[in-house]
This record gives sequence, structure tokens and C-alpha cells, in this order.
Amino acid sequence: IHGPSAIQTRMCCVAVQIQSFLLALQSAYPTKVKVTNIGTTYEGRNIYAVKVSENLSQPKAKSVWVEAGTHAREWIAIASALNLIDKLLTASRTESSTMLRAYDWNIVPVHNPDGYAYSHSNSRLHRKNRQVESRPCYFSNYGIDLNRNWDADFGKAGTTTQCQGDTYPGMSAFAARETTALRNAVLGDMPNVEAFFSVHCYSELMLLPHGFNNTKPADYAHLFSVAEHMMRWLETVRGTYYLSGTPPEILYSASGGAYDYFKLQGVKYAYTYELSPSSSTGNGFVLSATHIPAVSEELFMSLWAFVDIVTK
Ligand code: ING
Ligand code: ZN
Repeated sequence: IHGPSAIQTRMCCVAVQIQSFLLALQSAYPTKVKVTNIGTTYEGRNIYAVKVSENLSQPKAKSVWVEAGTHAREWIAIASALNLIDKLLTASRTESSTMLRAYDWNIVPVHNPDGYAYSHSNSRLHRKNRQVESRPCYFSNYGIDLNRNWDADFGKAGTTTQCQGDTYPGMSAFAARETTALRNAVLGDMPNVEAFFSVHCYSELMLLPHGFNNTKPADYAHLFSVAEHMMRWLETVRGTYYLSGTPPEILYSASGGAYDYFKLQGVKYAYTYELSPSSSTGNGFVLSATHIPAVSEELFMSLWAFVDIVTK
């Protein structure tokens, strides 16, 4: 009834469905929800940031940014970010009120809409965007790995120079439209930005800076204790245990990541989630939709716990 016509919804795709969901929320909560187009992708799709505020006309001094869907195949991250928006708007939950009293929330649920569409239409396990650079790539798996394209030790650990590789970082930092758009949006909100979270899957990890090498920020012990508090609350949902640490310690080193970039830019709290399932699950990117409610609640409860600990 609302949003784009049925024909458009049927003909097109998940991008249109998500777009109409976000615009419907904005119409339903005009004093709390503002949907902004922060940039356009190579294939011409909009990249949306959704601001959820207690009252848009009275901005908070501090904000939190949550990015999901930078990797096309990580569908549970996108579903959980969309559910986060919905949960923040559930006024009956005391957690939501606490979160909105403390911060304005900026959520980018589909950072890579071209890749996400391609993951639905052509190749379920596609990871990168679908951008062709000045140097063309004669392989079907072309595109830039957005979580290697940030200016954080760009082009070093965990990357490949082959354009068809899944961790190809692009010809230069911010060569991708999507990273440029998100960088401009978040930096434009500085110095208010208290925290930046990237949401990925899978392995049940909470990744702390830095990912590009074994150096740690000066406040690492504090960041770690905040993560431990968050993960204790995540665990209360259904007993899921997340390991916290840096990528070199508990996963693999990788340069050019979004959270490392924002930590280097002075955002105090910068983390990357690896949501469920656990690393022992084969092909954990493809999981039944029945998991969406629990995983979404885990993301939500841990973000509530973030607010709980840092505002104490
Ligand atoms: N994982 C992240 C990746 O981009 C990561 C993990 C992020 C490692 C940032 C180091 C730095 O590879 C997934 N699932 O993409
Ligand atoms: Zn990822």
C-alpha cells in the first residue's frame, strides 16, 4: 500500500524493499527518523544512512555510527542492522530509551547495495562491490573489497593485487564510492562521533583495533573492558560466547578496514563485529532466516550494554 508500486517491488529487488521499509519508518516516526542518501554507488543505487533520534529537533551532543553490509554475502549483518533500527523505535523497551537518551544513532544497514543485489541475483557468496576502475578487470568476480579500501595502512596486510581476488583493495584508498560516501558522512558528524561499529559475519568475534598489524591503541585496555561488558550482555540472549581481541590475535591481519580508519581519525570507540554463526560452521554466510531474531537481539543487547558501560 505504502512506498513504491507493487510492480516496482516485484521487478526490482531487495534494494527497493529495504528503501521502502526505511522510508515507511521515516513517515511513521517523522520526529525520530531521518533517512539520508549519503552517496551513490557505481551502479547508481543510493546508500542510505538512517538517523534514529529521541527527537530530531534536539540533537544529542554525541552520536554512534553502525555500518553493516559492506560485504555483499553477509546477509545476517544487514538483517540485524535493520532490526536494530526497528528495536530502537520500540518505545516500550527500556533499553531503547536508554540508548536514545544517550546518543543519536546513525545506521547504514546496506553499505554495499550493488554487491548485495548481485549476491541475490547472481552469486550468493559475492563479497565486494561491483565497481570497474580505470584499469579494467576481465573476470566475473570484479569489484573492490570495501573493507580493504580505507586509508588505514592501505594495500598491505590481507590484500591481493589481483582484481578478481576477494580481498582486492582497489587502486587507491577511497577509490570506492561507498567508502568515500561513508567517510564523508561520519567525518561530517565529527567531533560528535563517540563510537563506530562495523557489523560483519561470521565467527562470533568482537574485533578491536588494530587489524592492520600488531600495534594497539594507547587505550586498548579500556576498549577491551568495554567489549567484555558488551559480550557478557550479548551472551545473556541465548548463551552465545564471543571472543574479543584484535584481528592479528584472533582472526587474521587485514589493512584498509573501516573501524581502523575511524580509530585513527580519533573516534574513541571503534569495533568490528563478526556475528553468528561460529567459525566451526561450514559456509556460515548462508543461514536460515529463523536465526534472524536471535542474532539481531544479540547485536541490540550488546549495543545497549555499550551505552550502559560508557555512560556509567
Ligand atoms: N571480516 C573482516 C574482514 O574485513 C576484519 C574482519 C576487519 C579483519 C577489519 C581485520 C580488519 O575481513 C569479514 N567477515 O569480512
Ligand atoms: Zn565482512
